[in-house]
Amino acid sequence: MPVTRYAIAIGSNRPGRHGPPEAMVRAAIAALGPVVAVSRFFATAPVGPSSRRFVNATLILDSAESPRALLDRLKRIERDFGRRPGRRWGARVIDLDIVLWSGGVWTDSALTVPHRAFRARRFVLDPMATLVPAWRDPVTGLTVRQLLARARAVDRRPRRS
Ligand code: PH2
Ligand code: MG
Ligand code: MG
Repeated sequence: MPVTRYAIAIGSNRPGRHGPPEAMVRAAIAALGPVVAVSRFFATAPVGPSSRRFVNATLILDSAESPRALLDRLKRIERDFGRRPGRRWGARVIDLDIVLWSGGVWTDSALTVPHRAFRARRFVLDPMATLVPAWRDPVTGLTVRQLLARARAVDRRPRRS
Protein backbone atom coordinates (compact mmCIF):
# COMPACT_ATOMS: atom_id res chain seq x y z
CA MET A 1 0.00 0.00 0.00
CA PRO A 2 1.14 3.58 -0.50
CA VAL A 3 1.85 5.56 2.66
CA THR A 4 -1.33 6.94 4.19
CA ARG A 5 -1.99 9.07 7.26
CA TYR A 6 -3.79 8.03 10.42
CA ALA A 7 -5.13 9.91 13.43
CA ILE A 8 -5.02 7.65 16.49
CA ALA A 9 -6.62 8.32 19.87
CA ILE A 10 -4.85 7.05 22.99
CA GLY A 11 -6.34 6.65 26.44
CA SER A 12 -5.37 5.15 29.79
CA ASN A 13 -6.97 5.27 33.22
CA ARG A 14 -5.14 2.47 35.02
CA PRO A 15 -1.51 2.09 35.98
CA GLY A 16 0.32 -0.72 34.21
CA ARG A 17 3.82 -2.08 33.73
CA HIS A 18 5.17 1.27 32.56
CA GLY A 19 3.75 3.21 35.49
CA PRO A 20 0.81 5.56 35.93
CA PRO A 21 -1.56 6.33 33.01
CA GLU A 22 0.58 9.16 31.60
CA ALA A 23 3.60 6.80 31.53
CA MET A 24 1.48 4.17 29.78
CA VAL A 25 0.48 6.72 27.13
CA ARG A 26 4.10 7.83 26.71
CA ALA A 27 5.30 4.23 26.33
CA ALA A 28 2.55 3.42 23.80
CA ILE A 29 3.62 6.39 21.67
CA ALA A 30 7.22 5.12 21.77
CA ALA A 31 6.05 1.60 20.85
CA LEU A 32 4.33 2.91 17.72
CA GLY A 33 7.63 4.01 16.25
CA PRO A 34 8.25 7.31 14.51
CA VAL A 35 5.14 9.46 14.56
CA VAL A 36 4.43 12.73 12.75
CA ALA A 37 2.96 14.61 15.70
CA VAL A 38 1.65 14.06 19.22
CA SER A 39 -0.80 16.27 21.10
CA ARG A 40 -0.28 17.29 24.69
CA PHE A 41 -1.80 14.99 27.29
CA PHE A 42 -5.32 15.84 28.46
CA ALA A 43 -6.70 14.79 31.86
CA THR A 44 -10.34 13.93 31.19
CA ALA A 45 -13.36 12.87 33.22
CA PRO A 46 -14.43 9.30 32.42
CA VAL A 47 -17.29 8.84 29.98
CA GLY A 48 -19.19 5.69 30.90
CA PRO A 49 -19.05 3.41 33.94
CA SER A 50 -15.36 3.69 34.85
CA SER A 51 -14.69 5.98 37.80
CA ARG A 52 -11.02 6.88 37.26
CA ARG A 53 -9.86 9.88 35.29
CA PHE A 54 -8.25 9.26 31.93
CA VAL A 55 -5.14 10.57 30.29
CA ASN A 56 -5.99 11.11 26.61
CA ALA A 57 -3.86 12.16 23.64
CA THR A 58 -3.97 12.01 19.86
CA LEU A 59 -1.17 11.25 17.47
CA ILE A 60 -0.63 11.37 13.73
CA LEU A 61 1.07 8.42 12.09
CA ASP A 62 2.15 7.89 8.47
CA SER A 63 2.15 4.25 7.47
CA ALA A 64 1.96 1.89 4.50
CA GLU A 65 -0.14 -0.50 6.60
CA SER A 66 -3.79 -1.05 5.75
CA PRO A 67 -6.22 -0.04 8.50
CA ARG A 68 -6.65 -3.71 9.34
CA ALA A 69 -2.89 -4.33 9.58
CA LEU A 70 -2.51 -1.24 11.75
CA LEU A 71 -5.39 -2.36 13.98
CA ASP A 72 -3.67 -5.73 14.46
CA ARG A 73 -0.48 -3.91 15.48
CA LEU A 74 -2.38 -1.65 17.92
CA LYS A 75 -4.08 -4.69 19.48
CA ARG A 76 -0.69 -6.36 19.85
CA ILE A 77 0.68 -3.31 21.68
CA GLU A 78 -2.42 -3.25 23.91
CA ARG A 79 -1.84 -6.92 24.76
CA ASP A 80 1.88 -6.40 25.39
CA PHE A 81 0.97 -3.55 27.73
CA GLY A 82 -1.20 -5.86 29.79
CA ARG A 83 -4.62 -5.00 28.42
CA ARG A 84 -7.07 -7.79 29.17
CA PRO A 85 -10.46 -8.17 27.60
CA GLY A 86 -12.95 -7.05 30.19
CA ARG A 87 -16.09 -5.12 30.66
CA ARG A 88 -16.86 -2.80 27.78
CA TRP A 89 -15.63 0.65 28.71
CA GLY A 90 -14.05 -0.65 31.93
CA ALA A 91 -10.81 0.79 33.29
CA ARG A 92 -7.95 0.06 30.91
CA VAL A 93 -4.15 0.27 31.01
CA ILE A 94 -4.09 1.40 27.39
CA ASP A 95 -6.55 1.96 24.55
CA LEU A 96 -5.40 2.70 20.99
CA ASP A 97 -8.16 3.58 18.52
CA ILE A 98 -7.92 4.43 14.83
CA VAL A 99 -10.10 7.51 14.44
CA LEU A 100 -9.41 8.90 10.96
CA TRP A 101 -7.58 7.65 7.87
CA SER A 102 -6.52 9.69 4.86
CA GLY A 103 -7.89 6.88 2.66
CA GLY A 104 -11.40 7.81 3.77
CA VAL A 105 -13.83 5.12 4.88
CA TRP A 106 -12.82 1.57 5.80
CA THR A 107 -15.18 -1.19 6.89
CA ASP A 108 -14.43 -4.82 7.59
CA SER A 109 -15.65 -7.39 10.09
CA ALA A 110 -13.44 -6.02 12.89
CA LEU A 111 -13.00 -2.34 12.17
CA THR A 112 -14.83 0.78 11.03
CA VAL A 113 -12.94 3.95 10.16
CA PRO A 114 -13.80 6.72 10.91
CA HIS A 115 -14.33 5.51 14.48
CA ARG A 116 -18.09 5.20 15.02
CA ALA A 117 -18.31 7.31 18.16
CA PHE A 118 -15.58 9.92 17.85
CA ARG A 119 -17.87 12.77 16.70
CA ALA A 120 -19.48 13.02 20.12
CA ARG A 121 -16.36 12.53 22.24
CA ARG A 122 -14.64 15.58 23.63
CA PHE A 123 -11.79 13.41 24.93
CA VAL A 124 -10.99 12.57 21.29
CA LEU A 125 -11.91 15.85 19.59
CA ASP A 126 -10.12 18.22 21.99
CA PRO A 127 -6.65 16.71 21.46
CA MET A 128 -7.29 16.01 17.78
CA ALA A 129 -8.31 19.61 17.09
CA THR A 130 -4.90 20.79 18.32
CA LEU A 131 -3.17 18.72 15.60
CA VAL A 132 -5.50 18.42 12.59
CA PRO A 133 -8.36 20.94 12.92
CA ALA A 134 -8.94 21.02 9.16
CA TRP A 135 -9.07 17.24 8.62
CA ARG A 136 -12.49 16.48 7.14
CA ASP A 137 -14.57 13.57 8.37
CA PRO A 138 -15.52 11.72 5.15
CA VAL A 139 -18.88 10.66 6.60
CA THR A 140 -20.34 14.01 7.74
CA GLY A 141 -18.18 16.29 5.57
CA LEU A 142 -17.38 18.33 8.71
CA THR A 143 -13.87 19.23 9.80
CA VAL A 144 -12.52 18.21 13.20
CA ARG A 145 -12.82 21.86 14.24
CA GLN A 146 -16.50 21.90 13.25
CA LEU A 147 -17.18 18.59 14.98
CA LEU A 148 -15.59 19.97 18.16
CA ALA A 149 -17.70 23.15 17.97
CA ARG A 150 -20.79 20.98 17.63
CA ALA A 151 -19.81 18.74 20.56
CA ARG A 152 -19.13 21.83 22.69
CA ALA A 153 -22.57 23.21 21.86
CA VAL A 154 -24.15 19.92 22.97
CA ASP A 155 -22.22 20.12 26.26
CA ARG A 156 -23.53 23.64 26.85
CA ARG A 157 -27.16 22.72 26.20
CA PRO A 158 -29.24 23.00 29.38
CA ARG A 159 -30.42 19.65 30.72
CA ARG A 160 -34.14 19.04 30.98
CA SER A 161 -35.35 17.32 34.10
N1 PH2 B 1 -12.59 5.68 26.56
C1 PH2 B 1 -13.68 4.92 26.60
C2 PH2 B 1 -14.81 5.22 27.48
N2 PH2 B 1 -14.70 6.43 28.21
N3 PH2 B 1 -13.56 8.39 28.81
C3 PH2 B 1 -12.50 9.19 28.70
N4 PH2 B 1 -12.46 10.34 29.36
N5 PH2 B 1 -11.43 8.87 27.88
C4 PH2 B 1 -11.42 7.70 27.17
O1 PH2 B 1 -10.42 7.43 26.44
C5 PH2 B 1 -12.53 6.84 27.27
C6 PH2 B 1 -13.61 7.22 28.10
C7 PH2 B 1 -13.79 3.73 25.76
O2 PH2 B 1 -12.73 3.53 24.95
MG1 MG C 1 -11.78 3.59 22.88
MG1 MG D 1 -10.30 0.57 21.67
